[in-house]
Amino acid sequence: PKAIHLTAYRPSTHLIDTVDLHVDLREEATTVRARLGIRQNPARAGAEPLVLDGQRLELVSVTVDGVPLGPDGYILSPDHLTLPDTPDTFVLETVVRTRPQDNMALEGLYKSSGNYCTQCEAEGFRKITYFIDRPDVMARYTTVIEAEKARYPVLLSNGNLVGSGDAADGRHWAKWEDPFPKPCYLFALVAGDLRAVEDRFRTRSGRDVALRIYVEPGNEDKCDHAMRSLKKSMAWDEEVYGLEYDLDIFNIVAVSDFNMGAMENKSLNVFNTKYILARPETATDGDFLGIEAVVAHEYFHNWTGNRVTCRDWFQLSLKEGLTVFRDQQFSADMNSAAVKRIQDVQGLRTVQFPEDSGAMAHPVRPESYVEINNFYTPTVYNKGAEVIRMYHTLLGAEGFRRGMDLYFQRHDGQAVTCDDFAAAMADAGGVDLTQFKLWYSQAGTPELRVTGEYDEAARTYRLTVRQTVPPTPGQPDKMPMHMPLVTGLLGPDGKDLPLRLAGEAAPGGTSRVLELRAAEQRFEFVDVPARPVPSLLRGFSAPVKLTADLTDADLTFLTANDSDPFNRWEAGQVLGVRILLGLVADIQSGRPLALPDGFVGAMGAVLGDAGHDPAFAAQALVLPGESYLGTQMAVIDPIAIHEAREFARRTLAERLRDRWLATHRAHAGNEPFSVDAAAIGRRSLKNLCLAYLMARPDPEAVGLAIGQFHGSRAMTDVIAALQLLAGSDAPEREDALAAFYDRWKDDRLVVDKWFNVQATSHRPDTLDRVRALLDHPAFEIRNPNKVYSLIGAFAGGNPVRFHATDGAGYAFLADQVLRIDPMNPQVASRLMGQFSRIRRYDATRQAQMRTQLERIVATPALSPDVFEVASKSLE
Ligand code: BAL
Ligand code: ZN
Repeated sequence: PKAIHLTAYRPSTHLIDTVDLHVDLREEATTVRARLGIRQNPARAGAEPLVLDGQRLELVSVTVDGVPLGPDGYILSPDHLTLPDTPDTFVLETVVRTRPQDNMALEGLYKSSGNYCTQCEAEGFRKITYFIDRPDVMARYTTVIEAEKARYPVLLSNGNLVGSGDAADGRHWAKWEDPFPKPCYLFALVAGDLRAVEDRFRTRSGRDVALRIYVEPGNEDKCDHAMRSLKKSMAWDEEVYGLEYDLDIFNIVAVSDFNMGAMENKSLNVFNTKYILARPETATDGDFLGIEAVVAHEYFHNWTGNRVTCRDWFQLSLKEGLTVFRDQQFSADMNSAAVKRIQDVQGLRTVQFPEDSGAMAHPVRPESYVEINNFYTPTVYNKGAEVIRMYHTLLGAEGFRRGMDLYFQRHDGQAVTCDDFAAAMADAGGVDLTQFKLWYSQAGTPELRVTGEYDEAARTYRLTVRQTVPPTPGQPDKMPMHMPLVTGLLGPDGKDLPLRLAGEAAPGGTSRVLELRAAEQRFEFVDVPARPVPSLLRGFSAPVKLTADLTDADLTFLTANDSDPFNRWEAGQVLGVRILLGLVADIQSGRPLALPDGFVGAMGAVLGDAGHDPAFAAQALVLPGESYLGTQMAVIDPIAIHEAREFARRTLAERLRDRWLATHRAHAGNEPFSVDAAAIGRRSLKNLCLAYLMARPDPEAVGLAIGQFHGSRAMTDVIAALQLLAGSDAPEREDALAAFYDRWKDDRLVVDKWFNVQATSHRPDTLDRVRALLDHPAFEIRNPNKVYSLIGAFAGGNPVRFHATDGAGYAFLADQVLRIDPMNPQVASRLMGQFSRIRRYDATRQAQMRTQLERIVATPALSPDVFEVASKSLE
């Protein structure tokens, strides 16, 4: 397979203005007739052949302006239909046949639980009909769907329903018209036996929008939260960005088999059931928050993605980074902003930082790809969102809003680039963002080293900041980046000091946006009455690794006093990382382990104060995760990291046992269920206490876990208890697992949790168990959610077992990748993520991974998806 390069972009030879589709769904095959209004693109000089993309299509006929073409009128290859000679403007009609029922890749038109649905982003439309499948070709669509009425009573596509009726032989049809020109990746079609949950939303200019969520029969009672989230998103986008919905219908369809979380097709979002269906008994707090965020994300795409779309797929972050930032802001407004920021940063550090230091490291705007599906990554999405957040910090909320307004004013209805977005921000803010744009082109997580010097006599405090950006594949040398370092100074009383930089006439504010641009920079604060403790990178104002010359005492001081909640949490994490890496070093050199009393005391203080803000305490009491600890080491030692963290957890469990017990008890009452931030915070704290108690699973702790498992009606509590029991040696664990399965075996999403709990257990027999579960009747290798819950959870969420010294975890993963690849390359490739971190491990593990990667690349008929990740990992 060949790589495609950003620098090779050229406008399309032809444009398509109109698309009239007739989709005839039948059990033996589906027939698609496409009538395309095509013209040469004035942006390209001279007549050129028309090359249409098309894959796995059986071509039935081709006509140009009504005249049939014989086989010598076109050239057919497995990926293209080429017409060497066409008029300047013409109507092309093709008829093709496909078999959606055989489509296991879940890309294009396929069947899920007997219903037809589509997924066209990034390049799925070419599996439905011949087309110029690129996002800068935007057309108006009319779609007629015809199918058997009894089996497929619901027929949906984009836009407005403009006609429907019965046809012969018990069939019926529906005609949909989308007035907005769109790229083909936003096309969608659904036909099935579905039930609609309905509601309405009135936009602020008075448009009445019918909202419908379509689900399989029996799931109608699990849509309330998704519907509420949709209405909240619509109101929030009006309020914060002045953006209104633009059609009279907004439909969501939830399907069980879906490669991604959801898809923002114009007015017909298709969702993974995981991000729609929820009742307190079936869904955790995390699920509820995930639904709110993803429903909002897909809705927000209507403006950032659909009305203004990407010129080419290298610009993916134009819509994804921006839309993730918008959904993060929304969730922060709906819930606890501090907890949301902490969790977003944890997510970034757990998955994006490792990606940024591995074989697949790429800039937010990649420069080349073999398979675009491999670039729907945490870098494009989450680091991309951090880049948008930095514009927001540099320009301020009002400047950012002006930039957004200008972006829509300039580009509504267009397919544009990240440079266009940056230009709108620069022009609206009156700032030069030339250097800032390095965030789009340089990969790797920048590292900041900060030192502070207080001059008592001069009453000045000087910060020196040095930044480096590490080399990444294909990018050995980097330039310094432009970024905001939001900084405060705490006085000895723990209060923020008013800040005045040298040269300023008067102090201004207690938190300042220091702009970094050079490899080394100094900032001098004047009028500083006593040696301050700096609070650096407040709110995690840039996606970097920060090292500051703070003592343990400084960090403890910040955990108690910082007015920035993120940094109050972060100071505890920095301390935690320091201590845990010290323990790792002790384990590696065989020294005895001890947890410093000061750390135990600091954790005890947070726990003692937990009642004031349970949500925050629940975050502050979690030790840095194993994956994040790995990113802080030159060579990752997954076993030592796990042992160190478990030692710390056991020690804290023992030393603070009474407090964990008391806090658990204080929150264990069965309060009425609600998903507001405070209630979620209380449940998190309670379950964290239980987790610490179960780090030393004495009979009392096990009794509490079993009591909660059987006694609670909220899935958050039930699954937390089951997870702890399943990971323990308690004799009750098998009974609990069996009881859970028995209770929930008919609910596929809940069964996913049951697989996940077993795959992430730290017990030594976990790999055997995971292997056995592959043969469990509830496991479905073709269902992405099942694969991610069992195989993905083991490889990505259980480092100590996946990286076992015998290499068995690696062989298992390679087996599964090779088994899944012929069916669903996207899912197979996603499982490969852990292998792409190969360079970060010791020589033995590298050799073991290499063996598996070589086996993978030597496999005939490998997908480009898996080939790209495997071959880059071997470089
Ligand atoms: N565009 C793919 C799914 C999403 O990011 O919303
Ligand atoms: Zn998105």
